Amino acid sequence: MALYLITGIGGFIGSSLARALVGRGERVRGVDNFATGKRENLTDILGQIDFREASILDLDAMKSICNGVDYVLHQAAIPSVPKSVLDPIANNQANVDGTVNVLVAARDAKVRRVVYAASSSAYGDTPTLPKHEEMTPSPISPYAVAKLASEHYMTSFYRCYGLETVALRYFNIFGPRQDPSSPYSGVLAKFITQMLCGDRPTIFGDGEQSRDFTFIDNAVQANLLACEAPASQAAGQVFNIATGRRVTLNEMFSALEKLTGYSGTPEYGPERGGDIKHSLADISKAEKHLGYKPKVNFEQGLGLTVDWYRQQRNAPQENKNKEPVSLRS
Ligand code: UD2
Repeated sequence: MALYLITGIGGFIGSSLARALVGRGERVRGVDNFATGKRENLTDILGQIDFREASILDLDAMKSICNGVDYVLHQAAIPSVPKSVLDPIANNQANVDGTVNVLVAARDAKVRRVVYAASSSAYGDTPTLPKHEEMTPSPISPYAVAKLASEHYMTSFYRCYGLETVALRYFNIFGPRQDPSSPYSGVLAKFITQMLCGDRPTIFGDGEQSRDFTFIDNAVQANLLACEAPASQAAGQVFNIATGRRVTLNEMFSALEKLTGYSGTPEYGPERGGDIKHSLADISKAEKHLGYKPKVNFEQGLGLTVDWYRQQRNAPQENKNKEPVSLRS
């Protein structure tokens, strides 16, 4: 049976991947240093995974962790545009140096394939919509530059060493377990928790910026397909992972008013540095080469996510972080 290594397994996406793989009866190893991930995200599966606490910046540790691994799902990162604007050096270390370490360790351990969490931010603010993979990237923030550099490292390791790599350009993934607590958290996790508490959310800019918000189950599906796809279709390639539909922040706020029962107005603040205006994906390449099809649309995903955060608020401490039945049925 294949062994999967998930870097950043304590994070929102990493822990969701782990849960899905464990649910399929797969063997899972995970690494995290809890710089941005959380132990609580692993509570219910800790007994079923081989967890190693280490940093991806520790090459010796990564070499030993990659031993015997078939697939690496590389999710570990400092995932924030504004954080990267404030601290480009830490951004580069985690998001570029960390990736090179993972690739070297994977190459030396003769891993079958590395699947990488790339980012839609690589496209930048070019006016063409939808964004397709043939477009020339135009990253704005240090985060976007780092994610794009790591994508190129993926392709380079395929070309230079024959290590099979697949880069998945995630478009604003959201869902249960996304950390809402930092000023750098994803907008949906922040707004849902704020609005459930009756706190007023702040929209940066006029709220007419748009995103191809993508529910976590779609990203999980894409990773599994990226492992299974024939090398002729996937190796050395980059794929958009999204829904192919965009929603403005103002529309998203209206949808959340209904779901959370929040009755106030949003506050409007200055635009955020490094931000891009519109993001929408062409997902035909992933459909064609990976067999990817988004399973959960924006409204369904938003409903499931609000339900989960509401359950977290209401649940006694010991029941927190349990899987909502509706999500995996
Ligand atoms: C970028 C990438 C995304 C992922 C992510 C990792 C794009 C289009 N997307 O997401 O794929 O890699 O980085 O972090 O580059 N906002 C508010 N109020 C808040 C918080 C955010 O108005 O309290 C706005 C923010 O200014 C932006 C939008 O919401 O216009 C989305 O922000 P985000 O931080 O959730 O994600 P984003 O688009 O930077």
